[in-house]
Amino acid sequence: MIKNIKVKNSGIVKLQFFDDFPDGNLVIGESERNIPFKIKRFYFIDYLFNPKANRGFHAHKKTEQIIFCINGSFELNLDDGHDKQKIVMTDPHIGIRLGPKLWHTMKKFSRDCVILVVANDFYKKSDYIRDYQEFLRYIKTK
Ligand code: T46
Repeated sequence: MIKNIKVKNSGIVKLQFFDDFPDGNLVIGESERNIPFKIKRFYFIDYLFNPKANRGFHAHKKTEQIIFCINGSFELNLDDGHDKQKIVMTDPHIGIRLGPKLWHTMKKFSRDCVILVVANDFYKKSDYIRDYQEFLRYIKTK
């Protein structure tokens, strides 16, 4: 389990979890409580059947998000422009903050992987920086 985050603009979010064995688990996230913002949007990513799939390769200018792996596993790579961190996402109760100015990529998805993301804003194409050199320039100026 991930214990420390060493990149900037990230963090660990723990969801409340009820183990109702053998009748399942119940896992809870609450806006402005364990989720540190008001949720305006969520999306999920599934059908990750391509073993060579690569996603992400961008940073956000302002949007705050928390990313969860609610089934299966994948590798999340974070880069704040100075430090980098690889996190193997396997625990559905642990989310990782994807704050602004944090380059992130996702790969090595298990076939059954399902990713859930909650965000503090609606989708805005203009909030994305999809070029790594532009990202490095952006973090120097802001
Ligand atoms: C992120 C990581 C973790 C929309 O139209 N609305 C939306 O809310 C989202 C999230 C995406 N889109 C469109 C934009 C693209 O044409 O869906 C298409 C695929 O999105 P993208 O290539 O950005 O997917 P990922 O997996 O690389 O990134 C996504 C999120 O876009 C991004 O904000 O932080 O997941």
